[in-house]
Amino acid sequence: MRIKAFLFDLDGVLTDTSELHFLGWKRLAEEEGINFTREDNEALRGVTRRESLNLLLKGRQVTEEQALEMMERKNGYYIELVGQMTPADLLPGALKMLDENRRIGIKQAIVSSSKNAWLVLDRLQIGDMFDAVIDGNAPARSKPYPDLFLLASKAVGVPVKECLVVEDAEAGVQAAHAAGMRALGLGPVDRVGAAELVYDSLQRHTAQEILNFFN
Ligand code: B16
Ligand code: MG
Repeated sequence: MRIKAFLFDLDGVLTDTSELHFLGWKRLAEEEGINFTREDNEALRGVTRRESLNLLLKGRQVTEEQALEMMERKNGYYIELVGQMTPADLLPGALKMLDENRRIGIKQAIVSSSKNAWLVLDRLQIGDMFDAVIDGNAPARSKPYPDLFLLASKAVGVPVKECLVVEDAEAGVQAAHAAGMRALGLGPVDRVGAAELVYDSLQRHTAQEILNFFN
């Protein structure tokens, strides 16, 4: 089946907000007297806010009210940092590929677990380049469930077999496969090695080259 749509994850694929998520979680952890390292943060890649908090708490019991307050506090710190982002925070090769897809008539969507996806897209000034934006506000199960990708396939009007997922997280690649889609993984093989094709990043690669591989 020929690929007719690219479904891009946002954090870690088009921009690197994971450092900003890390700084937000780290500040919360310090306030709560919890040790939280950059290495710990790797496990949070692509997972939801709630699951991230659970991982950060490392088994510490909190009430639902405390959990909600902590997530809100971290999100406030994160949003503060996102406010300083500019189009210069697009990852190398990202804008070029988005432009190329538009030029050659490939549909493209954002499929992100983040509830802040629109905020980030606005800061990067790329919101108008997509045929659909499916984010963490969608009434759907998060990755590794296929739900968000299935919603995106419907939204762009391209059957699942003709959608290619671009992901930096293991859970994202699993979600793509669960949806019946093929995936391009960005990052180390021990993280995204289950994808049909793996690159370090989008830099120095073209959409046409990716299409030639899959079609
Ligand atoms: P928020 P993606 C994910 O975005 C991030 O990778 C992950 O670190 C974050 O916890 C999640 O979004 C939720 O983000 O707190 O902003 O709703 O990689 O799926 O684009
Ligand atoms: Mg990601």
